[in-house]
Amino acid sequence: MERFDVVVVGAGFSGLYLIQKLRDLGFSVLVVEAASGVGGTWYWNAYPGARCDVESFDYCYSFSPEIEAEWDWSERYPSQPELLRYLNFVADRLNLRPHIRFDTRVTSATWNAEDACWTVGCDRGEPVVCRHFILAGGAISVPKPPEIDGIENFLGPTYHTGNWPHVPVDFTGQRVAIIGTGSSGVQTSTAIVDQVAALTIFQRTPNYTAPLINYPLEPGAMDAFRGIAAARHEKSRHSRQGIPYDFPTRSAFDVSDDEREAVYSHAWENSHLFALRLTFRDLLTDEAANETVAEFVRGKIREIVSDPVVAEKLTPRSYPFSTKRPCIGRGYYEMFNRDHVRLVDLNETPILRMTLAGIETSEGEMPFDAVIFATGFDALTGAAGRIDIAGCDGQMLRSKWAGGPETYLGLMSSGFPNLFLITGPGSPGPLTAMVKSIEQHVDWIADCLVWMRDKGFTSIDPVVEYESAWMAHVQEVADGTLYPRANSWYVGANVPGKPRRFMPYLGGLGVYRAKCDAVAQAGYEGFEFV
Ligand code: NA7
Repeated sequence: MERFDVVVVGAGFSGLYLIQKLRDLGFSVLVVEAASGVGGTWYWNAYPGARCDVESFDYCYSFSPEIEAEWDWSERYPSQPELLRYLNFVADRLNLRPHIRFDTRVTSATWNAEDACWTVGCDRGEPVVCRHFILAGGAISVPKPPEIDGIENFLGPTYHTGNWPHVPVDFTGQRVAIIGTGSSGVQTSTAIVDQVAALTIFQRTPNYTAPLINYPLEPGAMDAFRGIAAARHEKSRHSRQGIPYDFPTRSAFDVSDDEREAVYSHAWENSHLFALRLTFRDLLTDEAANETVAEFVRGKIREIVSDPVVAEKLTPRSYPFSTKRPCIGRGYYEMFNRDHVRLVDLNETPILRMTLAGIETSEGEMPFDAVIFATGFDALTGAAGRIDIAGCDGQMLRSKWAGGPETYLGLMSSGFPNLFLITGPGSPGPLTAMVKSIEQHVDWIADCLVWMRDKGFTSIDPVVEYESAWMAHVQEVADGTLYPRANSWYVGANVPGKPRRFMPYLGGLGVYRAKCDAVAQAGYEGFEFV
């Protein structure tokens, strides 16, 4: 069997940086990728209008001077095609492709304690053996099915935004249904609304959507960015959310009602995804403070949507602002003023089943030419869950995590030596600009592997008490906020049967980085080595 120092699942942002970093340090690396190309999440989410909701300057690598010097972003927010071009450029510029096995899915990984190595099985080709096995398959990457009966009956095409075909899909003149109103549903609907004959949005939970303020970058913007990039990246690395903006010090109640309104209006009209959230320090910890921003957005919906019944249906009331990831979209609420757009509130009018011609709801059958599922992902644990991972004494990772994921620092899970997670549960990843979190994890893991090599250690495994203490800390931090109140994918509530547990670490990327660094400096405190 072929042997590698490190085998990695996934050739997205994480996998590509892992190749570069570990190869430079003299490790042999194989990345196994199910897709035919690089990109990970940005490969699969090729739906119309797909765009990152973090600015280009903060959603890019910071480790490579060559990449930074040679790549020009074209827009404030990068579109999916541009991100895919970027990652292909990185793969070519750094010559990463020879280390990637495409069109191959990892199906199993079995720990062999005697040899201190993992045997990794794939859906094609021989298994491979590695000392270290890294799950870099993405935190939000496994599409969640829509849980609707009779999908197979429908004669027209169906699509999932998270697994979109890599051929043009033309909806011109069609009657299209979109199920789901998270970021993917908002982006898809606003992208195709001008094309379709009729658009029906099926909404289970209304979201808070701020306008997308996107624009082409002016000539000279990239040079200006390069001039300050090092400082911008450094600030982001130590920030709460991996972005270069200061966390506010004022309470929402430190200012008058008028001033608060002006602050929210400014954030709404001019700024970025996190702008509203970063207006006052207590929006995610104080219910009354949160209500002020939630009510601001509700007021915007009432102002924009002309039919008050539709406006009310679009109005989020069941969870605090930003405790589910808010969306940004160009003309989202405005879209509902158009004659060919219809909103179906699934709480009043549930879907019973799909039929040959369309969707049957409690009010009757609605015919469609195409149906788009924008129903999200089995986030944070989904990618690990679909690999049969057997650790010490044959224990399966999915059995260990049956009551919710258990990790130390979001990086490793006790009983699964030499198995690392990138942006896994217990880390801040999904609540940050992801690339900054990815770079932090890759750097930490690479340092750890070098340290082990220098010391002659063959395996590393977290101590179970440290792991339990970390997960308790993750929960405690979350409990100090309003986040656990929402039925979000942060708590696994979107997947039927998934245990409810707040999975991301809310302490902030900077604090988390400092904790990870302190653990390493203390000789990897909380880890056992052989
Ligand atoms: P999200 O944000 O999880 O949104 C999924 C949407 O689909 C959400 O509105 C769900 O309603 C809805 N949904 C899920 N299952 C169903 C069923 N069975 N019936 C009806 N509606 C359903 O996923 P996205 O792909 O939009 O975005 C994922 C992340 O990508 C996003 O957070 C950003 O980080 C980027 P619910 O709210 O669960 O009631």
